[in-house]
Amino acid sequence: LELENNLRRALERDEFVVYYQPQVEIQSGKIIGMEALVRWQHPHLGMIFPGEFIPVAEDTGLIVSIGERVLRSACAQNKSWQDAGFPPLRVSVNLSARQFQQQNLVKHVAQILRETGLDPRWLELEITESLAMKDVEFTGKNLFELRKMGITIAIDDFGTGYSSLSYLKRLPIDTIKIDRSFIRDITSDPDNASIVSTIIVLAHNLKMKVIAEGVETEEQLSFLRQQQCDGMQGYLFSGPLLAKDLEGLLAVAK
Ligand code: G
Ligand code: G
Ligand code: MN
Ligand code: NA
Repeated sequence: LELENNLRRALERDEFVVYYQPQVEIQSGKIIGMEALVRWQHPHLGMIFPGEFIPVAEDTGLIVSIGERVLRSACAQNKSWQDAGFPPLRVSVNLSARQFQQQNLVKHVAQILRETGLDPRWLELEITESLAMKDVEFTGKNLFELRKMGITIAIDDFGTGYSSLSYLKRLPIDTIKIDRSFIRDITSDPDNASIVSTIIVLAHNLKMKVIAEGVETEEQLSFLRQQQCDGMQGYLFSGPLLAKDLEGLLAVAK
């Protein structure tokens, strides 16, 4: 309850800050997008990571307001980078199950895009595999509407859920993000190496792009390049950054 009250206060005081982690195209080495990752900048406790407050925010429903804040910030920031002359990039925003169950999600997203002036093609929404699986009919309806607006859809943490693969062909998915637990020992564990290379082939056969998460070493990157993985996100290139710190990398990428 205390955390819940603190989260409410944090919303009132606007203490949520969005960090951006670049995503890099493996062939060209160019930045192709960034994932928006929320942090809570607490006035006394310092920075609090989403793992510590998202679960409570989910349970209490506060995630809907927090998520809306993150989505608006990410769209506004991306538009302002474009207005400043940086090459246009896609920003990916995480959506939690609770947000997805909102009846008016699609209208809400459309409204935020209108308000911020961001072209929908520069927004990607990330949903987890378990969310995608939960109610394919309902999820599909929302996803097809979002896709019709020009937004792209990514499946986050791929491979970690209990999933049947059938949702992959029933939902309009553009990108698969391979969970970092598979990437961690692709160079030492042949089973994980097979899983990763198989996911890449599967995704490509379904006309989807693949992003590997949690890439930390050159060896991992070179394996992924050999397997023709499209993109990577991880500390090897950069961790999540404040918008102003990402600008240095964007300028170099130009
Ligand atoms: O940011 P970190 O680097 O600690 O992220 C941890 C987890 O928190 C990630 O799995 C991510 O999906 C989730 N997360 C980060 N930002 C958001 C957000 O804005 N909304 C939701 N729903 N989840 C987020
Ligand atoms: O939404 P998702 O679970 O994909 O969020 C990405 C999470 O992974 C964030 O918590 C982010 O800080 C973290 N992360 C990003 N790159 C790396 C990395 O190279 N190694 C590790 N261990 N974590 C990473
Ligand atoms: Mn994510
Ligand atoms: Na993930």
